[in-house]
Amino acid sequence: MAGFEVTPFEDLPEELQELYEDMQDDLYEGLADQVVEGTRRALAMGRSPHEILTYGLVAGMDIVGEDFGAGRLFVPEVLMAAKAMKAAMEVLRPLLTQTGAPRIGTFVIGTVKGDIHDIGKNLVAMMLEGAGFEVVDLGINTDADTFIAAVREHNADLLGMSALLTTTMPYMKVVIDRLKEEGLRDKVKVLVGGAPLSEAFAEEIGADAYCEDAAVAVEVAKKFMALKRAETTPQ
Ligand code: B1M
Repeated sequence: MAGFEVTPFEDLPEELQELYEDMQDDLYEGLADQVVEGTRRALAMGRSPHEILTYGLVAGMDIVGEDFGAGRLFVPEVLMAAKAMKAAMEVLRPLLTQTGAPRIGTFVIGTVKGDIHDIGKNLVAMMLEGAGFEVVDLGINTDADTFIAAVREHNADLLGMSALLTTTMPYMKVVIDRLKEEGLRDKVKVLVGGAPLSEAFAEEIGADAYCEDAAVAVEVAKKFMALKRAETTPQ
């Protein structure tokens, strides 16, 4: 995961490589108990949550995604894999969200209307919390009204939107246009992410930043808060 140092896979001890490969296989098979067990074992071996996510979970889900796209796996199997991944993420949650840092800003996040993919969005939310953000998670299938109301209610500094489908990513522009209509666009920085997005798409819809992964989202969010503090601190 960009921004977080993890040892290159080939430099890991063989025992650990095998453990991560077993976790990927178990995730593929949707074996939640085994994936959770693998996560606990890696933690007990002193491995970082970011390494476990990268090699045990996200790498496993990438294989699921490839085979889903190629028609070798179907929705029920992918759902099982997603459940297994979520169960393991719950084990990592306390480690990813714990922070000694004071709250540095409020971040409203959600998966856009029509889209129910939430694993990546949940990961982003956990890591933002760990970095000291107050996170308001609106969940999946979030419409523009809900985003707007949450930005107002929580006086958000940042708004994050996730989309995993080429059919739902255009909805991000609908939300950004509504922010403009409601006079909120200058008050909040808009960060977008999700597998089918790109830097060019983010620019085209008028977002402030495209975040390739959760680590980038944290880096960018911190950078925007530092700029905001610099602008509002009297000289
Ligand atoms: Co779906 N699905 N899915 N799916 N699914 C994809 C996205 C797909 C690429 C699979 C494929 O064909 N290879 C494909 C989309 C094709 C396209 O549009 N181009 C697809 C499809 C077609 C569908 C359905 C239409 C299938 C159907 O019903 N026939 C359907 C749509 C449902 C809907 O949303 N309306 C559907 C359903 C599902 C499940 C419900 C079975 C399940 C979701 C379960 C859940 O999320 N609770 C599912 C899954 C699991 C996937 C894949 C396999 C994995 C997604 C995932 O969790 N990845 C996915 C294949 C793939 O992406 N390669 C696929 C792991 C996660 C950690 O990564 O979400 O990319 P990701 O998040 C990253 C970054 O993208 C970024 O940071 C994250 C962490 O580093 N990021 C952000 C994400 N959001 C961010 C927000 C930010 C910042 C960064 O805000 C600031």
